[in-house]
Amino acid sequence: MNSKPVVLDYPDADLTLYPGWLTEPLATQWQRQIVAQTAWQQPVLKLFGKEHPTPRLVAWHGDEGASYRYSGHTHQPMPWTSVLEAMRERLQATINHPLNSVLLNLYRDGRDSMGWHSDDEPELGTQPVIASVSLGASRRLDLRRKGQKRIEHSVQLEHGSLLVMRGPTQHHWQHQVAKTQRCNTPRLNLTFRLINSPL
Ligand SMILES: O=C(O)CCC(=O)C(=O)O
Ligand SMILES: [Mn+2]
Repeated sequence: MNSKPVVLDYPDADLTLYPGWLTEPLATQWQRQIVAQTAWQQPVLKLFGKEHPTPRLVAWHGDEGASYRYSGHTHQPMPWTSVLEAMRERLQATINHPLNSVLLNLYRDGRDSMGWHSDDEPELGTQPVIASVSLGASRRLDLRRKGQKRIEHSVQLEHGSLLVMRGPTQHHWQHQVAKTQRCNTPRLNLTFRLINSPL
């Protein structure tokens, strides 16, 4: 690891940022390999009869049986690739916590985004540990309290960084990655999770 973890001291949250979790060369190599090896999908969400393509590309990998519900569907994970498995092992050693699945998000440029949400699906349990690895373009993660509109905190997620969210964070806070005009290169984000009770 390049640099020391930074505890982000926000109330009702438990957030730790590891800025240089991966060295630059390894982060670049893993980004290239994962982007090339992934069967990317762009699910279409139907809302009030209108179809909305997800504004980014996604994929879901994990242990067999670690199925996950999002966007109204149950998704079966793709198997671990050697790079994803290597990243999972390194993460488990860093955070001392098991992880059995990973959601991959590819933001092709600043027009891709992720709307406000919490990672609070029932299968993640009440105090989920979410280990979020960022590769490629730096993007800003915003945080607001549930039920509020005002952004209270923003964290810049740089190439090779790791953000660990645990404890009450998902219960009290939402996060987003907003669109931006200041980014024209891709960013790959991987959120590793532990699915407690496979459906
Ligand atoms: O891209 C990010 O940094 C956030 C991803 C995220 O919130 C998620 O996968 O649930
Ligand atoms: Mn999330």
